[in-house]
Amino acid sequence: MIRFLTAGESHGPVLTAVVEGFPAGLPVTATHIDEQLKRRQGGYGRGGRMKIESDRVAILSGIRGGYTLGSPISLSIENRDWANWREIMDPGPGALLAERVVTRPRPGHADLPGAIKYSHRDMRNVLERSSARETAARVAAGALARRLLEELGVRVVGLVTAIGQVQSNPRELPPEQLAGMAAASELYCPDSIAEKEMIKAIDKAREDGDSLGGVFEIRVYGLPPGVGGFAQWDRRLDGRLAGALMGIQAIKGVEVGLGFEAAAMPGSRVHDDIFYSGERGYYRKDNGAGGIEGGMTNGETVVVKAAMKPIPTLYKPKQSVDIETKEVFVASVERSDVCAVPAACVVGEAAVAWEIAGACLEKFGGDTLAEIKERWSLYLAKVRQF
Ligand code: EPS
Repeated sequence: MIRFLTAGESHGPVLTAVVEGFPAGLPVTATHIDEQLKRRQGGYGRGGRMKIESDRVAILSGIRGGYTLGSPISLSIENRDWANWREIMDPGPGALLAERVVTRPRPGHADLPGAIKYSHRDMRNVLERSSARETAARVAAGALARRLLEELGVRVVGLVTAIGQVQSNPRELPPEQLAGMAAASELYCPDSIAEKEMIKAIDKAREDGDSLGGVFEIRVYGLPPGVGGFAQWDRRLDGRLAGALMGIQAIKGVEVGLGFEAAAMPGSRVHDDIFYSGERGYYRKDNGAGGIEGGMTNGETVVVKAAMKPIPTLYKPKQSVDIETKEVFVASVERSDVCAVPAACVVGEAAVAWEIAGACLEKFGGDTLAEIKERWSLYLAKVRQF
């Protein structure tokens, strides 16, 4: 079993992740993690904060000489903006708590329910942690999972497929090609025609003081059948993936394979026929199931989609009520992203990589990467002969 926790405020000194349960012997360096952190910071539509931050990981434990030790791995990412918030965020009694107090909750944000829950009169005490800045730590933990999957030949690719009303249908291409095309796009969208329209839509939202959501798709290539489980609700891989994706700030819906579309189609069109050839073993020509049947991988590419709502910090705000004066207000904000769907896509990749790595370790687990690889190869040979 692998697990991780993150800690840290958006304008505090650092974000931290503590990762536990990883096998020993996994080759990983700060560069692997930094690559993913950089991708998360990218994407057309980000705001002023990303000009301040330049996320880099410091590995504080659990990795030595470029290999995991089997002991807990602690990762830390500096918040450069902290320099501007030092006195306000200070943990000591001298903190300037009367400055930058937030009493005006943003509709759609954690501000108001979080303040009521913890009895905070200053909603900064909520927004500092509910902020999507936290996802940097999740991406760092996910980078370790991605590294483990790479060692097994499993590839996780994320694509942005919709921004606001603009949709694209990603083509069926080999994963390397698809990942390359997504990487070359400012929106991580491998469809250059749709990308242009998406950029226009983001520019328009920015001019209007508005924000935009969208959809991203995560594909996982190279998994054998039988990862996950059908025998208990919490072993079902689709449930685990949906939970992990819904756990990302602003994600409002998840689909596996055909997803909601399947509800409107007859069964004869939804379910994928099963074929067999000596060379490929069992396979499907369609993938309506999104690579998951009965809570387990079926050997096809795992395909999950997530819908992100538009960011609730708007230059053109909704109506809200000041919690001190109880007066209605319509105020504007100082700084915000217009669209963070590409960033959320990278976080989604991390979340999916994490769950898949966890399920793989449950099936093929061992204390060292060598043991896991041995079990993985034996199982793959068995699957081919089944
Ligand atoms: C966020 C608000 C913005 C974003 C932030 C998430 O930060 P700030 O309030 O400092 O301008 O930039 O995202 C990040 C800092 C990040 O690294 O992704 C929010 O309210 O969720």
